[in-house]
Amino acid sequence: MGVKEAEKKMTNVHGEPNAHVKKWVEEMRDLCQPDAVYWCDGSEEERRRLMSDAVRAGDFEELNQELLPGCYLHRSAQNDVARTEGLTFICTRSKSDAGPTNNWMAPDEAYRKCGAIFKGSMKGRQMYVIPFIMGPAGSPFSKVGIELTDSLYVVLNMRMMTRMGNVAWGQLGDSNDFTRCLHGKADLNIDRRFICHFPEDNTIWSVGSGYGGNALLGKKCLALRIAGFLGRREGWMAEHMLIVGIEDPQGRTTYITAAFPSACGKTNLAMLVPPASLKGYKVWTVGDDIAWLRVGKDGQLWAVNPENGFFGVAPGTSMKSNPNAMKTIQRNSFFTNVVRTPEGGVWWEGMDIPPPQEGIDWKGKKWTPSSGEKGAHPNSRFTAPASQCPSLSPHWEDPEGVPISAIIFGGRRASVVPLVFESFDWPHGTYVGATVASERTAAAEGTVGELRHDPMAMLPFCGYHMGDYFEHWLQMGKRITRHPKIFHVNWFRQNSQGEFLWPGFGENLRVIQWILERCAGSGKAVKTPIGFVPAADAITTKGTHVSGSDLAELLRVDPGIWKPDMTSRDKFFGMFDRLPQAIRDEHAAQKKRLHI
Ligand code: GTP
Ligand code: SPV
Ligand code: MN
Repeated sequence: MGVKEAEKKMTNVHGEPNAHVKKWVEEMRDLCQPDAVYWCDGSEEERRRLMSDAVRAGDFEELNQELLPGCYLHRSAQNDVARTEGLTFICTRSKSDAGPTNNWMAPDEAYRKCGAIFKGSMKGRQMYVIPFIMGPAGSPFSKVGIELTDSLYVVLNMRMMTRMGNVAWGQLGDSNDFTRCLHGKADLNIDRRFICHFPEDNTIWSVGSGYGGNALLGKKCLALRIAGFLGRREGWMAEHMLIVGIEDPQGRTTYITAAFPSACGKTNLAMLVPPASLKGYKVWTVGDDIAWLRVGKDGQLWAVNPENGFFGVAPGTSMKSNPNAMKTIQRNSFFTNVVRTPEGGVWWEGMDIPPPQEGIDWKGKKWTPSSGEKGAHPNSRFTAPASQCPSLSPHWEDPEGVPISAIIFGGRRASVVPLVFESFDWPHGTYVGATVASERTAAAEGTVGELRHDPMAMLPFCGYHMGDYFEHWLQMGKRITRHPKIFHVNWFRQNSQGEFLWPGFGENLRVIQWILERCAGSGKAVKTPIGFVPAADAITTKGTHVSGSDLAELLRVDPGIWKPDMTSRDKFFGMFDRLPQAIRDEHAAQKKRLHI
């Protein structure tokens, strides 16, 4: 059955939430005590009505409807601008199941603590019931969630980021199999903020934040932390990965996924525009943040994007760096914490057009370019429907997903890590993923620039013990018979002046080209202790400003400078009580190859 047929079939039987849903909503209503409960249907009429309610309530400001039709601006509370990892908990019955990289709280205690904050917190407010599907409607791999919230910002964002409304009742039927997502702003007090996951109950309780990944519970909370937990049990994977198809000049499309930590280039790679010098290539966006991966009947890995929109980093997004994103956000989009221009447009640092003489900054204050402060918050974001993306793949909603030929890991590393390398095989590739380290960005609270381990870009998003997660990767590798090759990239290596050595963005296709060649069995490579790197002439730099010596530096693997990294890995792995032996073996073998 095709997606469209399935949708039709389901919307014909929609209309009524089932008894499990009704019972749970009543319980949560009794706890939060809203003045009224509103059930979202996902219709266009409803969107218009809620949008004007949100403008009236001050959740959104209308932007210039001629410049940016259907676009609105939101300013978050100033203490609520990014995910708060320190306040994010995995609440498994046994502490050891959350593992050494997650905060843990006992389920009883978490329900009690959050319950005390939720209690009566919606008095004077409405509670919105948001039924939604993660994944294409009608796909057997999709999951249903229901989010209860007192935030219209959340309702309207969830409408864009998920398949929201009556369509979800059809997918759910009489089943009790849905993720119970309770969200409340309460008083937005950081001391009364908790993002709690109860994977054993298929439940999420988030209170005290209205921002992105803390509040749009279908995204990181469901589609990564809860889905990851379910995926391990059910034999599939939920990953912090973009999905993209690369069509070569012969018309063959190869699909790849890539896991980079937050604000490290997934949206950009997913929407890449080939440089003029690489004629005949086309890039097809399937997803920019999350991939659900399964082993197909053919023994390959197949990927689905569970989302319906993009919640992308605004700063640095320009017609030069990411024209497809810029075209996607010209209409029906939300902007959170950016500058409002006097014409009712938007601006942010790195937009590559001159700033307005005077604007309103993300804090809602008068701002001028000479004020010495950033006008947009470094983690300001846009929300836009995937359907508006000019490079959207015709296969992006295929219920079975797309077949994956390569998996790429990456991070922000000023030194040490080369532009690209290929792992030796799946277990070594798993080790390469497990040892991703990256400089911190503004996407989460913390010190920007500080190097931290972020295995598979999943450190903040793994809903269970990270050691078990590595084991799950290894087990999946045993079930796959046609393995994707696993690579690592680093667009962020710098020279001694602190400048990026690699031009990045569209030019990254040059690296992807080598990756595709390697997948096809060609592509010249040199074996090094960390993996295969491109031979000196295997990556074309014609048409760029990259000199021969820059390229040599970008590809250099110097065993001497790898020592601090390997020592840091010793320490990181030392935290793990459940580290798979295969990962220990890979680590020991790599140290031996590096003579460390
Ligand atoms: P999340 O949505 O937080 O998961 O982030 P993401 O991985 O999708 O990050 P995104 O693509 O939005 O990029 C974040 C920042 O990195 C932006 O400011 C980009 O301009 C910058 N960036 C992306 N790709 C490159 C690149 O190839 N080179 C350089 N130098 N910067 C890049
Ligand atoms: C990230 O931080 O990786 C994001 C944004 O994609 S958020 O949805 O806020 O987590
Ligand atoms: Mn992300």
